[in-house]
Amino acid sequence: MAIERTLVLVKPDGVRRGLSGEIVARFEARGLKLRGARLTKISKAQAQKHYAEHKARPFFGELVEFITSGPVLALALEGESAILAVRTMMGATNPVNAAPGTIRGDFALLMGENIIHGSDSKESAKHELAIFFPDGLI
Ligand code: DAT
Ligand code: MG
Repeated sequence: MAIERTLVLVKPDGVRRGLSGEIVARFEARGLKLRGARLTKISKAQAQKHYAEHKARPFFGELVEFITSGPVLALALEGESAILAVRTMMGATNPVNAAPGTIRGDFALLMGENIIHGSDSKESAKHELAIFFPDGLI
């Protein structure tokens, strides 16, 4: 048990569909504190850095195209076991497997348009928060 910080992105499909407010509200209602929020258009270079772990995967090109296709809402969230709490609230990567009540389970159907990103470990949270909040957090 520990207080952690994690990075969430409401992906371009989520922003386009007007789901940003609903997603922020769910995290705040759960008790996670907002420590940073920024609407931003990701550059190709930033996307490649963010998704570096998937570089060799066949869908890497599509992933970079998609995440740079419109603005994303970057959120820094803080709270008890925030990394796992956010991942659990997001639901499975493939939305058809995501449980109802999760963000993907309630709002998404396609793997390529799965609404939300959340850091999956302490290391990736640190790496990803530095990409989207280079000046640090409040
Ligand atoms: P997550 O976003 O749940 O952390 P991930 O890190 O494994 O999942 O993958 C990053 C994104 O890449 C994911 O949100 C959607 C896409 N993706 C993952 N696996 C894929 C696959 N087999 N085919 C197409 N897109 C995929
Ligand atoms: Mg991931």
